[in-house]
Amino acid sequence: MAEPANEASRCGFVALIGAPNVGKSTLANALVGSKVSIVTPKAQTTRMLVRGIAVEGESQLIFVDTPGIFAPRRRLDRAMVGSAWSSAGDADLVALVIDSRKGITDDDETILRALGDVRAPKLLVLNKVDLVDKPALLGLTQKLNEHVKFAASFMISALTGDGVADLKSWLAAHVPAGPWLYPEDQISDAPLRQLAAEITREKLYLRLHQELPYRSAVETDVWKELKDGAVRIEQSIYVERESQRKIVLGKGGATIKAIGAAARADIATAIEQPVHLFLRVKVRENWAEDPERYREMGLEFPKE
Ligand SMILES: Nc1nc2c(ncn2[C@@H]2O[C@H](COP(=O)(O)OP(=O)(O)OP(=O)(O)O)[C@@H](O)[C@H]2O)c(=O)[nH]1
Ligand SMILES: [Mg+2]
Repeated sequence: MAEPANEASRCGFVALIGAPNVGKSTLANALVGSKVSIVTPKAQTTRMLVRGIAVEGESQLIFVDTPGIFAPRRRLDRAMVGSAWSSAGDADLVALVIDSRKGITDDDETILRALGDVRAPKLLVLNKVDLVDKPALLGLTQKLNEHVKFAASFMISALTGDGVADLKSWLAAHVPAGPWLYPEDQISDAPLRQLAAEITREKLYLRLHQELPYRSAVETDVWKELKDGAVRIEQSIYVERESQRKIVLGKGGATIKAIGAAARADIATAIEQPVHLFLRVKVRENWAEDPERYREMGLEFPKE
């Protein structure tokens, strides 16, 4: 399975935490060098923990991309925020990602207060530096370090890749000594059917607006390898109301068709196989209150 232990080998879990939309998933993808987690301009895109794996020298780095931390209102919000904090509690290193253009937001303040209880060494990652003047960053770094004692600070752009290599080598030097947990070429631990559902959800987020993306979920129901080398994938998109179903379908089915075409192309690229994708939109009034949906997403079902 994993690589044999050698004296110099290192391996560790690095949790990427932060407020919604600060660029955690973009950073996870940049660190892995491949798309393992979906990214959209909308806040609260990531719903579950996504592990992306990279090798740097003798170190294997397991990045845990987490849902953004914010003041939760609904049950699903609580599950998402809870999973982010639990991954911080389990990690060897915790990277707090900040959107440096926004400065310190209310969500950041809440996170900074709670970070004190996290045992692992913490590092500060000021992201989106492509959008700000460099001098402003020093003040921001200073202010953040007054709240929490960070082991190191980095200024990066996950989008352009600026500073990402430095961050990665620092992490490689600071994860604990020990054997690798995954084969050298593995970049994710997510099953393909889950990756495929996430890709479709990304297209939903890109196409639909206001509350609708947050009221929907995607699951892969069927994954069938065909004789010609292609895969037949059937997915369900859950929404809460008939009116939402109509919007997802669009006039004459135009919206669902576009979502399906975009998702099919990306899934085919991701799995390097031709894909036949079939989407069904189902109304499940209370999917966000159904423990089974949480199990599918790999989230704990909060009691309330
Ligand atoms: N300009 C710029 N945009 C960035 C950078 N990193 C991420 N973004 C953009 O910020 C938006 C949010 O990125 P995500 O990676 O989805 O953010 P996230 O923190 O994972 O968000 P949640 O999953 O919702 O918590 C996307 O539109 C990204 O393209 C960066 O370094 N520079
Ligand atoms: Mg994300």
